[in-house]
Amino acid sequence: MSQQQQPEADIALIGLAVMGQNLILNMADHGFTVCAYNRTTEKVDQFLANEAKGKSVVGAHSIKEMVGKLKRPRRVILLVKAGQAVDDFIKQLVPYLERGDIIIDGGNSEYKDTQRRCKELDGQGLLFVGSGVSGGEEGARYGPSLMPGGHSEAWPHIKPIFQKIAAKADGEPCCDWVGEDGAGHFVKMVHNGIEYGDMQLICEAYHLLKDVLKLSHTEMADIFTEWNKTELDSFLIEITRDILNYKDSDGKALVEKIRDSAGQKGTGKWTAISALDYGVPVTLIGESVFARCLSSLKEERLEASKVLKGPDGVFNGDRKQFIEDIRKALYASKIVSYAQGFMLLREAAQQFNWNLNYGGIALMWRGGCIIRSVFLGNIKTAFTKNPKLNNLLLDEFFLGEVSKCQQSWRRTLAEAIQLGIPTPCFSTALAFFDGYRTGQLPANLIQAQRDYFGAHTYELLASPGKWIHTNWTGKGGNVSASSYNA
Ligand code: 2AM
Repeated sequence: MSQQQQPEADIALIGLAVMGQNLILNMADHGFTVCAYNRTTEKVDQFLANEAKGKSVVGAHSIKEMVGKLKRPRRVILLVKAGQAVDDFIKQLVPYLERGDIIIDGGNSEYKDTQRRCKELDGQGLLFVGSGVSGGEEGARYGPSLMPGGHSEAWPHIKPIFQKIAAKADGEPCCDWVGEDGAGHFVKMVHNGIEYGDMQLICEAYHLLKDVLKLSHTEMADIFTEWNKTELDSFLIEITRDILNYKDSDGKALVEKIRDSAGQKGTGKWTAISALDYGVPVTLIGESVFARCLSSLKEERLEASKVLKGPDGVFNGDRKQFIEDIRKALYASKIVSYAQGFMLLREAAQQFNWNLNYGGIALMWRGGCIIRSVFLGNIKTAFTKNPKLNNLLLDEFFLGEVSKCQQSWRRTLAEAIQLGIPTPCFSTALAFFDGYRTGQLPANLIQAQRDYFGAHTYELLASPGKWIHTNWTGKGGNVSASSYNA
């Protein structure tokens, strides 16, 4: 009997790199039969003979064979290199699939590609899902955060598998339906942007502890241990403690031997670009990307450090108080960063007509991924209380938290500025907070300047919607810029 007549696999996965392999093993451990396939088919045999030995995993050496082994509707996950490889596999798959079958892209695809693929496959009666997968190798193996979005008809068919293999936070799966077309990959992109921000904030705290208070690595690690028992309780604080404690073979902290040039793969940059595209002030993620750019100018900075001199004062305040101030500055800045991230999600939802479940997104990030933290539970609560919450900063809980941190936040920055320690993300967070809570900003002057030199017109506070041009010099004439376009 041919294998086509005995479909046995619940789902197929294409792409046997480390994430793909671990995700297959995770699904197999949860009782699903998975069909494994890879462009280089030797990897299928190797995988079956080693890691997948004795597990409910079957292999295929062609797309045709793989599809033949699948129960209907067929579910195929792609975990291949983002870009052309995804399109190539979709092209190969389509002739073998039937109406209602599902293709899931679990790679790090750009959300615009996912939008395009959704549309193209929709025209062919196939259901396409773009899913963020976060948590690295360990997450993929034992519980990732999964952010699926796309053709909503696919969700009931993938939900039992996805929610079973996802990480759990307070008993709930860190996976839910995100929204239409590219929503899953957009949310994953914002997740990565927030991760950039969180990491930079921790680096700024470390910089202050090290260069203002001149603490040893053990002392700093102890501080991070304490911080991890507070509102900052999170994976990134935990690993920072371990990194600070890690000694090289000579007994010295390894972290100090690492070249201070941060790498990046681009997802933080994409978040900042969409923030600019949609006009949302996601300043903290933007600064975190630029901080990495500045760090990578190592040679240039070394040269500049010989000639550009800053203040050479020393800290003579209350050291214990300053440590607590830094913690609060970090916490308040983090609240601002997440508020900005959710502002971007809200704007994208409006642009693309997505019906995003913000509380669900917070829960998806609550466990399994790099930004997992107790704090995301508070965000979930805020959105559960008010699904239409306009801004996280306006939620009663977060409003109270920022208010409790505010004095410490300002003292930290004042000290950093006095002593010349760069704190781009702490600073931009406070600048945003102060801007956001200001009813009257100086942008009236910008409007006047634009009208002065370019006749761009302005609105009066007293008559919004009515655009006026003033002949500021008495020389330029009374024609406004919009008149030129008419
Ligand atoms: P490979 O093992 O045949 O190289 C991560 O790189 C995964 O994406 C691997 O499974 C790899 O397959 C696959 N991959 C990368 N580029 C690809 C391409 N252009 N076409 C098909 N698969 C590709």
